[in-house]
Amino acid sequence: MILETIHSPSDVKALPKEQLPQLCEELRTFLIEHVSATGGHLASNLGVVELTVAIHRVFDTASDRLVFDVGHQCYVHKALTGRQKQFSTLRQFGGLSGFPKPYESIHDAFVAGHASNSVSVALGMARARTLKGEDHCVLALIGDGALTGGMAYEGLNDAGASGEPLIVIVNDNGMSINPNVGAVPTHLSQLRSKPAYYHFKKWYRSLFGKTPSKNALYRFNHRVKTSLKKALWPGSTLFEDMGFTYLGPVDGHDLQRLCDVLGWAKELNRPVVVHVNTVKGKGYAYAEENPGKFHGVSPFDEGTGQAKSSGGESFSSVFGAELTACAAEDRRVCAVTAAMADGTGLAPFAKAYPDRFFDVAIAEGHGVAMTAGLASQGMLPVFAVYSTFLQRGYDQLIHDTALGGHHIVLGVDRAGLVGADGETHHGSFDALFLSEIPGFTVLCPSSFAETRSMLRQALFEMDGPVAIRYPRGGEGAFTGDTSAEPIAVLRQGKDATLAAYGTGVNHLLKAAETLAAEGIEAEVVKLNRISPLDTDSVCAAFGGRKLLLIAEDSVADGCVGQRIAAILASCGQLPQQLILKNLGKTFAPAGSVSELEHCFGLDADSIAAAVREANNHGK
Ligand SMILES: Cc1ncc(C[n+]2csc(CCOP(=O)(O)OP(=O)(O)O)c2C)c(N)n1
Repeated sequence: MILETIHSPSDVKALPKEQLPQLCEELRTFLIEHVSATGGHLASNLGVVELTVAIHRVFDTASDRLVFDVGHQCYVHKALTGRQKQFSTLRQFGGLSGFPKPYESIHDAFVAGHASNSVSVALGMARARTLKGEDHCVLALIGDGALTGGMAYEGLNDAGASGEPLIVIVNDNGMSINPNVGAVPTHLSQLRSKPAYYHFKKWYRSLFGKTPSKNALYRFNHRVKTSLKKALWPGSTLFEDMGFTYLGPVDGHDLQRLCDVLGWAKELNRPVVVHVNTVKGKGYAYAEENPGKFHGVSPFDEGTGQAKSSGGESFSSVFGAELTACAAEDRRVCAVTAAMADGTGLAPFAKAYPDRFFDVAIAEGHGVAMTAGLASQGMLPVFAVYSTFLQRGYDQLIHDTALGGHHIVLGVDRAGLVGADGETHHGSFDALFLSEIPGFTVLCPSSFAETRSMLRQALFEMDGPVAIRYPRGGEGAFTGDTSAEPIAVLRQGKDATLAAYGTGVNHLLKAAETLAAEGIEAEVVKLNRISPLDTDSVCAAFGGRKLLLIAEDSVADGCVGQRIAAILASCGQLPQQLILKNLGKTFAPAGSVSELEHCFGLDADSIAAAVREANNHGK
């Protein structure tokens, strides 16, 4: 096994060329073996095996800076940078992260998880290198999907004009999670159909030789070459128009070509785009056939490609199905996604009503503004978006939506803790940042039934912007529907009041059972609407209690518990004892949701223990 002998990138560099194909084959087997056991991002990693090996042949990531866009395609890089042994802990609590993490290795230059920022980050690093008089390369590795996000163009615009030596590798596989959409993929596919410019460059070099960079002769030579190229390749690429030298398209599975082109890009010493064509899922038939399904997977059977446990109904699928039903009843209903049609449960809507379904690509800011535009013209648009990615659209929520009072509905999916994707993906902020926007209504269903009712209320009975936030996965023990009231009492009790929203109420109900067996009668209150919170209802529900505990999987400062406490304080009705359980002032790590809930004291046992202790203390 060659892979077992690779402990660091210098081992990759030292391998004889003839052994590289075998290394790539072993890497693919390694990926399939591990990801089928732990779950994770498979297809994207299978696609970048040769590209990652080539990067490590040409560059030194201990000193050169390699910035991953999104970062889900970093597994091969991790396997080549001394982390093979940790792959059995991939994405688990305390284990190897599924995304680049500088605290894990000096080879991970920057945190990643959200799309389209890599060029900006890389340019900042390149500028710092110049200012500090250092000498190393900076690379951004960005997919064609991430290249649909607006920030990528802000970065390219700035980087192309800057002249800073910087290499942007565009990994073009024609896929986002689902097939890529919009004008940029069309442009890339047109480039794919042209003969490769680097062949011309190779020919030119063979005629004129390799001239040292930075001197006058080189610059003259470079101008001649550019003019020749323009004459031979009429039309230009988007990247050249933005000031980059464009090299490509290169077959991303031809290791030698990749090494050659990356080597040339390094020599050019200016902003360069290397356009690489890869096949998402390469080398594993099931993933090649269905790269969308194998983008992010739960544990699966390697032999059949089938998931080990069936997904079942989820908040996302229920939301998508109900929205499709609403669209049948009202022709104004539209659905919007930012490249997450499957994840947000909108695929059935897209199939049933393609003319009212809009995939705006990985562009959440644009998605919010476009949704507000639809609403301003009397449509009933619903933007289903993961909580963590909605962070990208914050200004548009305020400026383009709430200020005009536009009636948009947000399906805020993956609200709260999400599990294995970790820090970059938890929805720990939306309950706060949506609640603080004037005019926003924020609803929190705890069951599938409430998800359906709240969607209908939001669409057909409410005005202004409305967010419905629901977690990843399915419902718990509570399956009722209390959506008619903003605050619902699920259980009576005189000794303590426990409050939560969303599926957090399941832990409260269980804790109340445990406490009841010990003679402590706990009331359980469910917040169906966390914004606006009106003073009268809050005081009626929570005023002057003996012991009030409010639990939520959101960060602390400005959380619902703090807002309720502030209202109670202003009315002089604070409880005798107040316990706020939340995520504190930290970024929750990766782990199963139940492990994390336990860690933050949000599970039933921890809540029962907190009440028990406070109750004893209060006696
Ligand atoms: C801002 C943001 N929105 C959505 C996502 C979810 N997401 C993760 S990967 C991905 C597709 C990326 O496609 P591409 O960049 O082409 O990489 P590939 O997986 O095809 O290699 C999406 C939409 C994200 N990570 N960040």
